[in-house]
Amino acid sequence: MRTRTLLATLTLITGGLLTGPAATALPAAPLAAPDIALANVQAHLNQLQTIATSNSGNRAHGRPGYRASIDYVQAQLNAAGYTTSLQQFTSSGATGWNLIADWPGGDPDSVLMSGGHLDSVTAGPGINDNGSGSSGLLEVALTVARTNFQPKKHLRFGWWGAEELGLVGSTYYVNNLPAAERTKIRGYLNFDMIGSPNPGYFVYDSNGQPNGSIDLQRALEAHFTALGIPTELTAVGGRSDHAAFARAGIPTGGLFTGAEVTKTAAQAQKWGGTSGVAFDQCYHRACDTTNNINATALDRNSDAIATAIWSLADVTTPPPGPRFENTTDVPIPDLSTVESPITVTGVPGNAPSALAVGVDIKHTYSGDLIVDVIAPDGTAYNVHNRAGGSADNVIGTFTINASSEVANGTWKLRVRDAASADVGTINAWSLQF
Ligand code: DPN
Ligand code: ZN
Ligand code: CA
Repeated sequence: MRTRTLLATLTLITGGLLTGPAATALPAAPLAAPDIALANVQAHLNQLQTIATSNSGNRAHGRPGYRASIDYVQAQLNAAGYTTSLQQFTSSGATGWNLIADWPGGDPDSVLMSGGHLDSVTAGPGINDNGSGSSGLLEVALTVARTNFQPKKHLRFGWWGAEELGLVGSTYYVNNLPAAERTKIRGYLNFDMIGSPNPGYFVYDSNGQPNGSIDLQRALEAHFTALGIPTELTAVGGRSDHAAFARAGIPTGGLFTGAEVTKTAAQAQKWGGTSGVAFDQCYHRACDTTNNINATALDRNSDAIATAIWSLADVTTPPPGPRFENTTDVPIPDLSTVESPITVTGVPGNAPSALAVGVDIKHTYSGDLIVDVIAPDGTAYNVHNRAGGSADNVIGTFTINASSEVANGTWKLRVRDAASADVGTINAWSLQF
């Protein structure tokens, strides 16, 4: 991407919410989330550190420290009343496991899933990456049990193996889910690194990745908003375990306190910590120990996980309707208008008031682009209007109120490139009814 003067910065028009309460805008969910005890999260981290220390200093896939980590988390969940199972897979010639834990109750057809990876790299004990997400999530799950939370949705938790080898465990889980089970998962929340020593407060950007969810993003922001702590959106893309869920059409979101990237002066100003230094200097190193954790960040993120789960789980989310997609590449020449069609059939009546439009446009300057969804009768719904400046690409899920449109017929994604020099391609787009 090149830099040049920002022409115009317009807010993305994303329309209404898909479902559920906007934690920032609507009254709190019926049952507020309980505080997650930081000391308990730290106790889990100490256990994972002890496991690494007594197993050659790591908890990596294929090493005894990984299996011991799984055993620790599973025993805690079993004692609390969870139904747990291990899913075995092979990667790089070694056996790995995912740990899946179901909290009995809730609508079995409407599942809220949360997860994080439990494996470390071989170089170190992986306490921030990702003992932190694993431990925060474990303590939230144990708090669900302790308070006997009985939400409308069914709660499921996953601890993934072999993430560090390329998202192997989570991909195995999603790929082996029958299609009927996949559509029951209404959302997936991912927690990979939530206690970075020089922390940032990042929430996965719903417009930064395919199947990002504005509902999940807002639910994860809610606790920080309540504390008056600014968050930033981050496009995690394919760097963690939500990616397989997103690819399967499941709405995703997550939290992150930063890895190898350097904290800017502006970020240090609003979050404290040290500018010019990585969020986690010990990322993927032997020094990623219990000394490599910022307790305040761990505390805030653990509470934010609980806040999101409590609000998202206690509302019903209707099942997704049919999804239509056009994956044919359409080049976007400079200073031109192009269209990509999707023919919708078999959907009775009108489109929903929250029609989810998945957009995947590769372009070297998103500020050049005007993107509209054209209904079969020719009505245009704008989803992107030259926002983003020199940032690459327009990738995300946009929600439009299409309730006055007949669903069946030919819809189009119309993309206009309105400035010279940069070009791109419509990679794919979709309509989720
Ligand atoms: N996927 C993480 C790791 O395990 O190395 C790092 C990471 C997490 C990077 C989240 C970006 C966002
Ligand atoms: Zn990680
Ligand atoms: Ca251009």
